[in-house]
Amino acid sequence: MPELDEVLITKLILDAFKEDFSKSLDLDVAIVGAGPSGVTAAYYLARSGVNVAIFERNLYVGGGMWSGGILFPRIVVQEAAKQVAEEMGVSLRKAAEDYYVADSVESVVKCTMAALSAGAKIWIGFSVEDVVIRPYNDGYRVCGLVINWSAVELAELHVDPVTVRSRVVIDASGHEASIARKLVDKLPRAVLPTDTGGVVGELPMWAEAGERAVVENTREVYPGLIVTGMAANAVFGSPRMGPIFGGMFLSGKKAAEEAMRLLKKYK
Ligand code: 48H
Repeated sequence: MPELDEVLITKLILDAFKEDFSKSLDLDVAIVGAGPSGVTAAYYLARSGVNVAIFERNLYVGGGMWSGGILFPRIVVQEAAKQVAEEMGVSLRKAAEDYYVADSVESVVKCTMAALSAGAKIWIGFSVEDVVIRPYNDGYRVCGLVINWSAVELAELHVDPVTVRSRVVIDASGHEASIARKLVDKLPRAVLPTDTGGVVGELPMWAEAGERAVVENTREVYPGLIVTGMAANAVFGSPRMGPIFGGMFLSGKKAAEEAMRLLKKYK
């Protein structure tokens, strides 16, 4: 056995990162956030041959799904979302009429594996701090992401970010709706199709209404920008729903369908 060469190990990492990350510089679809809605959207897009990558601020994927409900690592999925969850390989156990339970850790792993196996890329430790815009009709179109290392953001260092081009962007950033918020903060003339024209903010818990709304709210809210998951309910002012995840899976699937429709428009 030859002696292990530390510098060669370093070089292999640098070279592999450069080769792989270069393929994520010019994307069909860029997704912000690797929670259940973002990962589901990535799975359906990649499965259709779309060049898609997720940029996730944390060093782990899964967002709010890891922890189940109050750290009891189980999630609930309703009948309407059973097929989507099972398509990604999640094992569901019938627990009551129309209700299934799943292991939250297994759910994150299976959904992530489904997305990766289909060809999606997931980049962890990247914080999306802005979007790229270009003139479009009377306003602008979102056509990329501005990213930085999360460590830079946490350390509050002044380090200039880098850019990724993307024909469509999906905001799957969860309760924060960080990308939609950034857009309306920075573009005061950007009007979203909500009651206030901006990000309304999520309402208190009402599982039935929240789960229904999250699918309805999943759509393009500004040219080139789709919202999905809790970000969609935060944008439109719809209720939260607690640790039931069927709506997140169904919303992610709808976000993928919307993105594929937009890819025909934004060549
Ligand atoms: C990079 C970012 C950025 C950024 C955020 O919170 P999530 O799990 O989001 P969803 O919508 O897929 O799922 C929501 C669900 O987990 C949940 O919280 C539910 C159902 N709550 C109901 C209730 O009543 O509370 O994942 C979002 C991900 C996270 O991993 C963030 O770290 C990441 O997005 N993220 N990544 N750049 N600017 N902002």
